[in-house]
Amino acid sequence: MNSNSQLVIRLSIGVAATLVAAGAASAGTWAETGPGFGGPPQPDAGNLIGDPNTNITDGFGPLDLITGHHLNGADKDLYQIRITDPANFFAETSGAASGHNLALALFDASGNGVVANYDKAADDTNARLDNTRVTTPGLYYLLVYGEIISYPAGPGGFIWTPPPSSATGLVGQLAPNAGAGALSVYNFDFGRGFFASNVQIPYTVSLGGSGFAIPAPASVALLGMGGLLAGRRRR
Ligand SMILES: [Ca+2]
Ligand SMILES: [Ca+2]
Ligand SMILES: [Ca+2]
Repeated sequence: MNSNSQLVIRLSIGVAATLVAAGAASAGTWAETGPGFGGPPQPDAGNLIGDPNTNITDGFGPLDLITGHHLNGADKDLYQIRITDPANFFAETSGAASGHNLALALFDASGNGVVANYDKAADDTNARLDNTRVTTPGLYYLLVYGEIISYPAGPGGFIWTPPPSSATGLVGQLAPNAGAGALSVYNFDFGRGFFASNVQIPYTVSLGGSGFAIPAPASVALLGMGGLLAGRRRR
């Protein structure tokens, strides 16, 4: 092997590694990133717009799946996504662990509430957003949180009214409270139980009509794939 081809392989592997580091390893999937937190430590996304740990998703093609963890069921994880096709938009959690109760909320690029859902059906602790209240493509923030301790709020109070204690089956696509303002804080509402400390509870969110907040140019993705293939062929 001459030095030129070694250089090409090194560059190709470098590009591929960069894409992996950028979260583009699995097409269409974003895994929660952030500093290790809890025990066992898991990467943790921030919970407010502008938080350096809030996950600004980037990658190539559609965004189909987000995977993450909630520490003690009361965590709040904020992801910036791009809704590309409102007619086909949905976001749905799955795998809510026993005792956990997932909620989803969508905010516009300025943090104003668009829609929230606590329970996708009666007696179902997973949550689902559909496109009832989503009509415009663009950048949004998707909040995945536990219906346990705290709820998103703005200067004017809760953006969506917390569900009554012990309720499941608060279904529907909920409009934000008028006058709440943009997401700026989480208010407390001790309406639900707790998990033991340092329990990391996994969740997944399936998405439709969505892409990464920062779309990778197709040329970069192809270069990365070409690099992987070149590296494999020449080994
Ligand atoms: Ca988390
Ligand atoms: Ca978090
Ligand atoms: Ca729920």
